[in-house]
Amino acid sequence: MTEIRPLSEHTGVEIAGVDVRRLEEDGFRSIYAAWLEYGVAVVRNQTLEIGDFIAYSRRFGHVVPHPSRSTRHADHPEVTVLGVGKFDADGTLNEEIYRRGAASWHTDGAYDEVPFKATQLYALAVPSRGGDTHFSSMYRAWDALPERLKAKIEGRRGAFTYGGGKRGSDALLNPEDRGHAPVFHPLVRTHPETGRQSLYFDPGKIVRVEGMAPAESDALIDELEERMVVADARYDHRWRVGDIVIWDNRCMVHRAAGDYPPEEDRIHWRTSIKERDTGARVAGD
Ligand SMILES: O=C(O)CCC(=O)C(=O)O
Ligand SMILES: [Fe+2]
Repeated sequence: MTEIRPLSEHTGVEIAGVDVRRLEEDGFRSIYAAWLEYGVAVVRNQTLEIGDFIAYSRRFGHVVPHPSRSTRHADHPEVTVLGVGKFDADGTLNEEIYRRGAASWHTDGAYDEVPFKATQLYALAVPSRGGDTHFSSMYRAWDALPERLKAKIEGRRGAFTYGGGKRGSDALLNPEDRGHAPVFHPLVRTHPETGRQSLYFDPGKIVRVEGMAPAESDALIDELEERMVVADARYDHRWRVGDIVIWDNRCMVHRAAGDYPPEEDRIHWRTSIKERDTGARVAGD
């Protein structure tokens, strides 16, 4: 029997009693609906081969390779492997791998014209302590902003690049993949499926707010960073081997805690998922 249980008031839902390898359309629809409502869906106790994980990820949209080529799975480039290759040849800890996703709260793919709709992780190895993933709802962040700030950002766009924000880094990209021009996204966005408004912001990728003088833009970025995480909007995921967790990058932010014993393994497969139809629309189409 499928059981669906919210993990906090606004963020996170847990699904138990399913095997995603054998999930009928109805069962998937109820997981998808719960995921849309709570932004993060946790499915426990799965035993997957890599092909199963890719097939399940495809039910959410279009699975695409991540721009960090060096961390792609050798045989399945659409899968990124997290937590492998943590030590360099001389035995020093590679912080970029160990602390991947931990530098700041973020939304995946904001450097892209069409950011990732979702990111999905499957836990293969989990440390004895630490290594959680933190989530927070940007619907709640938007709702909680003071009217003064709402008025300031409504209708404005941010310029985003990979690693371009002051908390960002592009060290996981190959040199030839660095230095792309910024892309622009509205700072307040309406979710294409729920119709709800949310803040869209990422302090590791935002370079500036369009149409503002540098000092004003910097001050606004600082203020949004302070306000993007609202206490009642959070869910911290404590991993178990066999967990699948998917989050909605259109309305959630996340970060890795980056605090587990480095000598222990913490390994995930990760897929990056786009909306199925990313084609440009013709007016009236
Ligand atoms: O490892 C984690 O907990 C999250 C890493 C991350 O930010 C990502 O995979 O997008
Ligand atoms: Fe991330």
